[in-house]
Amino acid sequence: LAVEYGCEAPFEVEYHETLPSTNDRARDLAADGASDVVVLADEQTGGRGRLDRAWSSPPGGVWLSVVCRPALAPSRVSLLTVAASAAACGAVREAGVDARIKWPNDLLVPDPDAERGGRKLAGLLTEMEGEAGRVSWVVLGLGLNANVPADALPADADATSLLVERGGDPVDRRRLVQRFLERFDDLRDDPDAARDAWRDHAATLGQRVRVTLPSETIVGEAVDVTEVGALVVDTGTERRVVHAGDCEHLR
Ligand code: BT5
Repeated sequence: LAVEYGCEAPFEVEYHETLPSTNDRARDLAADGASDVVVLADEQTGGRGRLDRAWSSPPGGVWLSVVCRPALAPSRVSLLTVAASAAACGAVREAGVDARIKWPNDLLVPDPDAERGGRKLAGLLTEMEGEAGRVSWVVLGLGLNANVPADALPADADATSLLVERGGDPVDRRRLVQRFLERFDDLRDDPDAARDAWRDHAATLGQRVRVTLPSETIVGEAVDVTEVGALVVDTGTERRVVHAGDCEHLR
């Protein structure tokens, strides 16, 4: 394995040129007891989004998964998603691209011409295993279209990449990953700081949203995110706290 990415945060990095899915490799490592390991690939052949959606992962992107063993109750694991999305957004902004977080798991670059008001730059996929009210491991997958040229982005997804947003100037992926991991390491043990960073970068707060849950649809204004990363939606008659679901920004 070539280790292409050095890293000052306390993570060991395992690099692959190509893998079916870094989350799958990370899950195997987690099941074998690994912790604070990062699996990185230049290309994925079977990248996954949420709900078994496909995640397009051509060469040039940052496709990575972090294995953690946090001392958290399962109901608080979404704290890590909050920390990771804030960390990813911060690292992207350092690279000069004005990204925002769309609850729960996307980074968007605002674009009034795009159907959803922005183009998707990155997504997060959090998976976990736990027993008897305790988390045994969490795998946080980050897919970030870094140096992906426009013609390699999925055509049907209103997507963008750092390469496109930077007018063709490639980003230093090694530095991007390093800064993401350093920020994530700072935020993962500090829920207040993670929530503040999340709020600073949020596209969703103040928006009219439609959140689709398996059993119902909630429409209202997104007014806050709770300490564990749940979205608070004011429907006009009540405040609903939503822990997971698909969120659309309405105009
Ligand atoms: C996500 O799912 O946004 C989570 C994506 C997580 C990917 C990472 S890569 C490293 C790790 N290993 C994996 O196998 N996965 C993780 P979701 O919210 O379900 O969004 C999926 C939808 O985004 C798809 O249905 C497409 O419409 C769109 N999409 C697919 N590939 C994309 C891309 N590269 N850029 C932007 N949008 C994309």
